[in-house]
Amino acid sequence: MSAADSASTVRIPFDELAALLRGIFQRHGCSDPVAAVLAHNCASAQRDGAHSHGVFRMPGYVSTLDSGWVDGRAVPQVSDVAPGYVSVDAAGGFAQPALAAARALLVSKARSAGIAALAIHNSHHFAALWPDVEPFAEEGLIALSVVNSMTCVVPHGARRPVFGTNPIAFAAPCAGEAPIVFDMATSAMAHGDVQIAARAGQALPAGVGVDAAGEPTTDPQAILEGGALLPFGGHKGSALSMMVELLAAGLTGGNFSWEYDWASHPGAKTPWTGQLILLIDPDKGQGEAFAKRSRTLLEQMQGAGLDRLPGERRHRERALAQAQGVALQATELERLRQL
Ligand code: NDP
Ligand code: PYC
Repeated sequence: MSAADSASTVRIPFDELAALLRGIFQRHGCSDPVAAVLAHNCASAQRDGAHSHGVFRMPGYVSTLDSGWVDGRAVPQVSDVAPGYVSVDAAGGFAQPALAAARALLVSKARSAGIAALAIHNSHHFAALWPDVEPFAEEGLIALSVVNSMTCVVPHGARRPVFGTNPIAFAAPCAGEAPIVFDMATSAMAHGDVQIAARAGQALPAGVGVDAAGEPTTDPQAILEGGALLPFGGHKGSALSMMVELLAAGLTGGNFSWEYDWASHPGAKTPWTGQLILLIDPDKGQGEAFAKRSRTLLEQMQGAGLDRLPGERRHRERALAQAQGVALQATELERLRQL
């Protein structure tokens, strides 16, 4: 049993969890293709122990769908803009079905031109970002994605929030290993983790956020109720978050993180923004050599004493879930069945 296991933890097969989630999405207004994509994404996050974006998110998805803020039946409109550029209007639906609709065209462009961009706008992204990039690296491509969210992060040196928690995810093939993947919010903490800490009554580390008066606080509730998060790493994280706004919203035509008004949709939780995905085909550069070079870098880092690579914890959790089932709290499973 892992440390996560306790008397109140249950384990269920991945397919059973995905089917349960798919049914919930359908019941709350999603078309079957949308429900399937979102359920797979959310079940994968739970399987990999990415708890801030696993089943914890389901009540938020449901209240958002029920509020009419997002269109669960949206049909994404894909535009073939240029030899290395695809654009998708997600039509007010979720970003993941928009990626699914454009995926084949994007990959064929990356394979022929060596590089290709996918710009998604008019989209809602409420999930972990690594599921959007990891599969590309499993196919031998390098993938980078950014998505902006909703305003709750104060730019370094500013007095009020402008940015979202704006994650960056990267995936690269690695010879003889799973792809090298990282996925991180550019805020000091993901908003989901602040909510989880508030629910558990746990204080946060210093430097994560400020209260409604702009004073530093370690109280997650104070951040959620009128306060705000800070970027990680001061001016450096702030610059990366600014870049995410520029690429995910400025470039794609999506909303910046502050450009929303959900006042007439009580229960809405999902950011209505944009997303950029960049693919590079390493075969156009050094071919097989890239994956070997990845491996060389990885070995050098391990030789220097590194004992944990980004993505390693997820893969450990995944292996355990594949052997024993996906872990979730019995109370969470009960809540899902009620949804
Ligand atoms: P973490 O800080 O938990 O992890 C960031 C990355 O660092 C992960 O790849 C993680 O790998 C790796 N990592 C963590 N600890 C270590 C360590 N000690 N040594 C080496 N690598 C390490 O992620 P965040 O809290 O910043 O983000 C959580 C999730 O929230 C992400 O999936 C993100 O996409 C999502 N998010 C989504 C938003 C949206 O708008 N859709 C907005 C903001 C966040 P590992 O996974 O293996 O632990
Ligand atoms: O955890 O910061 C977050 C987040 C925002 C939108 C989806 N997840």
